[in-house]
Amino acid sequence: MNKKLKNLLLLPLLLWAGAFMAQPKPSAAQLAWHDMEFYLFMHFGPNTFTDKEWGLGTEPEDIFNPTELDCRQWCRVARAAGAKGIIITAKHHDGFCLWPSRFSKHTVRESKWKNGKGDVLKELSAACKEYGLKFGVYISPWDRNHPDYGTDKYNAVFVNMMKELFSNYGPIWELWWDGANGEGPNGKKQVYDWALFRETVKKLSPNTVIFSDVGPHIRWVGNENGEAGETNWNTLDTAGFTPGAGAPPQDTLKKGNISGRAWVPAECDVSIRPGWFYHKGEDDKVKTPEKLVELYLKSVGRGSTLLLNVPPDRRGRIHANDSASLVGFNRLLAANFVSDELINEGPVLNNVWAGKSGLDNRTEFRFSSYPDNRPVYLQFNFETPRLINCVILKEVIRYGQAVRLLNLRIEKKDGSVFYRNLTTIGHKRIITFPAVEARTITITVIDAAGDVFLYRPACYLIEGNLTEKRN
Ligand code: FUL
Repeated sequence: MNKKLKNLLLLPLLLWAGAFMAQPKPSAAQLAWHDMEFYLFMHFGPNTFTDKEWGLGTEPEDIFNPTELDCRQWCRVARAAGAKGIIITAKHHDGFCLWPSRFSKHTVRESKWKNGKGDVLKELSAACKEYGLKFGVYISPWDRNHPDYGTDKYNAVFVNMMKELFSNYGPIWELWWDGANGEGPNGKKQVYDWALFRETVKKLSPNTVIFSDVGPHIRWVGNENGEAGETNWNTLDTAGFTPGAGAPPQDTLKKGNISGRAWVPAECDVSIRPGWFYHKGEDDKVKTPEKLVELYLKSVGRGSTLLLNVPPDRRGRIHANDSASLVGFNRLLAANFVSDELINEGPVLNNVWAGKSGLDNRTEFRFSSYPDNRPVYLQFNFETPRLINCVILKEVIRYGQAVRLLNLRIEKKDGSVFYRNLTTIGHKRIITFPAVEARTITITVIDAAGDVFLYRPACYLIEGNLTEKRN
């Protein structure tokens, strides 16, 4: 073959390889974060005692006075729910600090709780260690109390507060920056120095994953209903955007950007009750275990994570209704996702490579027909048909996210066919459908950003009322 022709033929391959190499991939900290899947949020502070959602910042400190604070009980509830960590509102928009910060005069120290000697972060970080849970912190940049808010000085105050958090309560696994930005006590809005904030955390704790509307490590999903997009890219274009008013449109946050430049996966934050803070009037409005499974399918089941808010009450304990619902939720998951029907089936492969992963000994499959664009598939044949209504697919995301279009085809016992086209897979995709007696399951990659790496799929028969309702 002449050299020119050879080069010409090689060019598309090189371009493709280049594009694949340049694909964003998660950092080790982000990979570990994806595997956390489900963890709790706890909104706690003056609002718990005033029945508000957004405090004004003028509440007297004495208002904060939990009668039986027990962070170990929070952790026991989290464990019983199957959650892997807890993120606490160390400071909400009202500016009240749940730790005795040296950079504020509006803290637990100024309250009569434990004669000003209490420290919620100290108790919770210790309890999380004891119970093997990750500890995360929400700290609102918006501060309706701090006298420096709205001036340049406040950026340094915020940095100093974060320094206290990392030095006294670490390791902090996830740090949560709320995007809300309103006026402070002097009527001015703050111009946040986001770059300084990011640099500070990077220096203090390089393994902490930072959440904000636009990352840098985790993005908001664009809604507070616990729902990721059915198309959910872990990649996002963040150039020119900031958290808060400068964030991309909510629909973009829900779906991410195909071929986005940075790995900034979505996290679904939602409350078990209508409000974020505890309100007695909502004791009978706690989401049911079944509703929580629905949220799990719409978040974790769409490649995102579920950050479920469970607000402690005025005693400083999780209310019995919330804890009963969480236990029920965990039971439903455990009872429904136990026996993988595919476990003993050998796959038929077409242009798919099968291999053993070094990680967890799970089998990985590599689809690599590109660039000649022949469809490739992975097929499982059941000797005796099995009744199923749920298939779980997972990309091996340490190589990036590649699937753009995939077809799931199930040939039924009666010869008819059920199929579903899916766009993204990512960390985990749980697909539910009305039960079918499956004879053959075929997974075909139709379009991808490069080589596709999938873990061995799994399939289940779950309780019919838990399957996703589709219009
Ligand atoms: C929002 C806040 O304004 C809410 O109060 C709550 O903390 C929620 C998680 O984020 O931006």
